[in-house]
Amino acid sequence: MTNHCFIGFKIYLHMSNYHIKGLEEYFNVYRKSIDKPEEFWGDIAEEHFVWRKKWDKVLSWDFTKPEIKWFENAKLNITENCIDRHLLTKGNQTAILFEPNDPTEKAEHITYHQLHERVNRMANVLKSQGVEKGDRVCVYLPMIPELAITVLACARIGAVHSVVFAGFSSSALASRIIDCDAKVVITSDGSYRGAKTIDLKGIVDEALNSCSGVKTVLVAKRINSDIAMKDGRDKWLQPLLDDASTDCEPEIMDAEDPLFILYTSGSTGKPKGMVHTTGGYMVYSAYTFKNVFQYEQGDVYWCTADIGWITGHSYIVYGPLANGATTVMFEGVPNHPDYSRFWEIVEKHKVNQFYTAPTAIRALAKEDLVFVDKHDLTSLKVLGTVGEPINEEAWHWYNDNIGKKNSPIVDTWWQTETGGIMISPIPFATPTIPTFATLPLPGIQPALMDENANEINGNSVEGRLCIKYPWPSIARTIWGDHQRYKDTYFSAYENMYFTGDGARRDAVGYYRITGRVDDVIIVSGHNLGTAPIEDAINEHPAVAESAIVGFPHDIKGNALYGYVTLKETGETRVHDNLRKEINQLITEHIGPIAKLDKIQFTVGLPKTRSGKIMRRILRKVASNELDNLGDISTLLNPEVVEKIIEERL
Ligand code: 6R9
Repeated sequence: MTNHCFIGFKIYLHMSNYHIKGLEEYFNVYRKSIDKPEEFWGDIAEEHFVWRKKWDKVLSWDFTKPEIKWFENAKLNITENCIDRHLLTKGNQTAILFEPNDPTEKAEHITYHQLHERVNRMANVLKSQGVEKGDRVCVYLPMIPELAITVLACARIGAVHSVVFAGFSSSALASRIIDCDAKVVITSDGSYRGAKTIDLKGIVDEALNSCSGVKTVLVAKRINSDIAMKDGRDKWLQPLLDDASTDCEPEIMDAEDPLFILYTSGSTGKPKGMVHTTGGYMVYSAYTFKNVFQYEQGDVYWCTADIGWITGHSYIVYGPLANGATTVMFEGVPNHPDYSRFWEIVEKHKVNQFYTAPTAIRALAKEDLVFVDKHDLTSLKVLGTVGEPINEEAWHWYNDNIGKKNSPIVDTWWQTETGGIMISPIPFATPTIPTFATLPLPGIQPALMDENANEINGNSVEGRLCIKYPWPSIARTIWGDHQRYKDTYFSAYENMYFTGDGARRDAVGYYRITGRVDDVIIVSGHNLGTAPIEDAINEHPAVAESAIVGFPHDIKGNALYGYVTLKETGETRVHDNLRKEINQLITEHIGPIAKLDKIQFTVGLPKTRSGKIMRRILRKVASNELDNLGDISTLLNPEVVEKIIEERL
């Protein structure tokens, strides 16, 4: 091992283990990653990244505490890896290619040089507002360049970014700001979404009524709307950026310093602020980006996710930029101005790798094929999906019509908590099978567990999916609640990280994810916990109790079905009005993505003797699987089941 990566910026010297080509190489690399994980990740970290100081130890871990440290005592700044080191060789290459909502507005090519300047300016603006290393900055922005730039600017100065998806409501935003105690919020005057505009600043204003800790709101201009600015608190971003210097020394961070917090729904209670740290997250997001998308120098890569989700963090911003890639950022939606928008963009920018969600594929597959066929998609080399299981029909539509049976589809399974892709084919190496995420990536050791918490060995088996060894980008804790981190992920099975998903391992060892085994429902690729939705419904003065379950939906994958019992208040309003009011409450508390498709009013909810709602039964009724309800004899109130079936929607 040479010391080249600790002095100045190097060009990749040697590609062993980093870029896997072919199935045999995958098996060899995988074997090494399992036999000698520290050597494996240590070599990759040393050869392909810039560190200010080398680690003392690659890994120390204890899943019982749980405590996980990668690259202990190493020093670095992730933005040096994502930006500075590319300046010499790729300064004029496009780093971020911004495609606006309106197709007649010009796309913006931001080179690595320009990105460097803009990130530094933003970093200096944050500093001028008193943001220091370790402070939390809440980012509530639409998919405009300022979003990626702000994320990187935080990382530049060691501030911890907490991006909140700009489709969340004011109360969801407020609870996230309060939970991480952010002092600064960055937002815009509004956002474009297809033909609509959204008043983001109004949502922030409302949220801040309950967050006294926020002293500064920086506002980017996007839609030129006439908004109220609160004296002393709100500041327009542009004049501050204009005055800021384009130089900003990167803050030197410890490998285990937090890089960001990202909230994800839990099955109970408030959202969990997953904390990702710097060194391991960088190494793993970059390594998996390179391999899962087989990114080659000069390719144009496009992930359609929003940076408000983990997919956008790891595979729009950090993974691609750490590899010196060109990454597309799309502001709009797939059906504006019409259903050909995605394919028009692929043709226009000659996109080589395209990564989207099954729900988008299903929505587009419903439309006429002319929307696809009028565009030249021959630039595509690799297609990806993420967020939920992809059904066979959607897989074939994607493969036949978008990939023309010529681009491998990577069905990538992973989570906010895992930081990077865990199980996925490697294109041109792993033979794909529809609906199978296939094989674990190097360093990932999956295990399937049975009901008695024993590991199920061998193939052609099904169980609960755990991971038995740490990988570099595993979340280190839940912000402010380490006990919850332990209880949620490390308590169900000894010495294992529990994913909350079920999976099958087929005869050749391929994994197929079967879905959540807890009370999280995935709607259009968004994780929704049942508890916060039920809490919102229960705020309605007429509602006594509620239970939410998922049921299959053609486009969304799952939709939400709510069972609601009303208080005996002599409520006389018609049910349709109540339904509207309930969905309005959900929109206010969580956001429109959590609205219920069906609301059934019922006399009672089936309960166990200990008072637990039997969701299993409600799920079956909602999915119309009435012949196999299972044992209901242990219920406290079996008679309500019949009533619920009779009155189902
Ligand atoms: C990256 C992301 C995580 C949950 C996960 C699982 C589901 C994601 C999947 C998939 C089947 C895939 N999921 N990818 N299920 N096949 N390829 O989506 O993170 O938002 O935290 O969701 O999504 O249930 O546990 P996150």
